[in-house]
Amino acid sequence: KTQCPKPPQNKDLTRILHPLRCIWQAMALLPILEYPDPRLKKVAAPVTSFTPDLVRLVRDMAETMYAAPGVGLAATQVDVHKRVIVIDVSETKDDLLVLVNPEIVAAEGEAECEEGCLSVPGYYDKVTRAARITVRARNERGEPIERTAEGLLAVCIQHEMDHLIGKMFVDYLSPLKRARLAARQRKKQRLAG
Ligand code: K1U
Ligand code: ZN
Repeated sequence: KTQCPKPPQNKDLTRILHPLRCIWQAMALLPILEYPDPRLKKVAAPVTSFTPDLVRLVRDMAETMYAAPGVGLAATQVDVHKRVIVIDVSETKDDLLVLVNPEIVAAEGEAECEEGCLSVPGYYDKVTRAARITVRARNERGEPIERTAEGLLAVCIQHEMDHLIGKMFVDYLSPLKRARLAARQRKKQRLAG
């Protein structure tokens, strides 16, 4: 059975650790779009050139993911519609995986895992996905990557790749659950003014 992530428990520790990363580089935290923002439905375009701007985007996305805290982030969630993903499912938060133009070239089995999403804060639900996948991509310098993954990494890669085609994990839920979630989000936005 897939090892599911625990919801964030120690936000303070993350706030203490992450300023240390910023001593040697200016940090830019990017605003994360929240469901049901229509921009989350946009389909991202492939990256065609590997430029310093791309390296900066990847760095800012990683900082945003670590600060949230999250285990993944797709460019779509920060309103950049390019096929770029960052993921770090390690306990120590020092194993960043950057996937530019990712494609799943093999998938097998099925596994159910409780998922969360930084664009749907505080909501977790179970989704069934492929248990084991192989992904091909490039890193931010254009170097080829091939990874076979299972467990949380496989779930996270599939979740982030869905964002790049405008799909969210809540799209896998029943219409009743989605209607309840939409009502919750509307109430939240009303209260936020
Ligand atoms: O795409 C996103 O919004 C990031 C999302 C990734 C994800 C998590 C769990 C299953 C599938 C995909 C998150 O990181 S939500 C936050 C979260 O689950 C988490 C945060 C810190 C520690 C452990 C989990
Ligand atoms: Zn998400």
